Amino acid sequence: MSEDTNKDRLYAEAQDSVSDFVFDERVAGVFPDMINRSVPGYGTIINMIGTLAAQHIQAGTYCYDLGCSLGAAMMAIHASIDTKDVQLVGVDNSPAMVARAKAKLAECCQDPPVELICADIRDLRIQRASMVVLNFTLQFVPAEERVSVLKMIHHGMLSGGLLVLSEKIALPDEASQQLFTEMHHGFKKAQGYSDLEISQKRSALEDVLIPETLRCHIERLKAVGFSRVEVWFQCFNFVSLLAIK
Ligand code: GEK
Repeated sequence: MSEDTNKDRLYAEAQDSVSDFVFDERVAGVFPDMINRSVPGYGTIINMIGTLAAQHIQAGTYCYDLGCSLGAAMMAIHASIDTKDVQLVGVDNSPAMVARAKAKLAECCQDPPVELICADIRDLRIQRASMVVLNFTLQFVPAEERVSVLKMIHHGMLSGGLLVLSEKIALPDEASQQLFTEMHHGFKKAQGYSDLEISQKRSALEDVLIPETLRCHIERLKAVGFSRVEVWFQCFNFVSLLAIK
């Protein structure tokens, strides 16, 4: 019963017109199922964020998860480090996500608790960060505002700090784009989504999630001042980069 209500069936029935995707209560309620069955490698990326945290987070600093949704990356980080002298901060602009994240993190992440803020990352100022996570969040920020978000992050990071940036990417030419889109849709079908669900979700995200090419991401990270930028994970058109200040 509870398994069924947590299952993502938001696009299972035909809709007369599909409205733009929003991170509301309905999405927050099925989010773990939705993201695991939509983003190939999501579970691996979350686990590895914990591993990267153990190597990079420094005592006496902050670690931010921007666009934290239900706090999955925060939980992985909390489980991987000695948190006593580190302030973990999760930020999301969806009240539904933040309310649920607060309840989840209260159960598993104390000493000290994770601070959760409901805010738009475009209005944020971060400080003394040894690690920042942008796990599939920047893709929802209007493309022309991404550089100022990354400048703000770079400015608030300590020298040697680590940014993890995971994104759905666009391919540079139409044939490659089609090839990678088909691979992703094959993954979603194998996860149990129907053709109708895949196409309605695609329409809902069309003007909301704007992917850019890997080259665009790498060049922008270097342009804002990160000294080292590497791809550490890719599955189909889903990529995770690390950038070191
Ligand atoms: C995870 N990182 O599970 N300011 C703050 N939050 C935002 C903004 C913004 N401008 N735009 C979008 N969000 C998570 C998954 S989901 C990815 C991240 C996905 C938030 C939005 O409310 C949502 O919770 C999250 O970014 C994107 O590791 O659904 O594909």
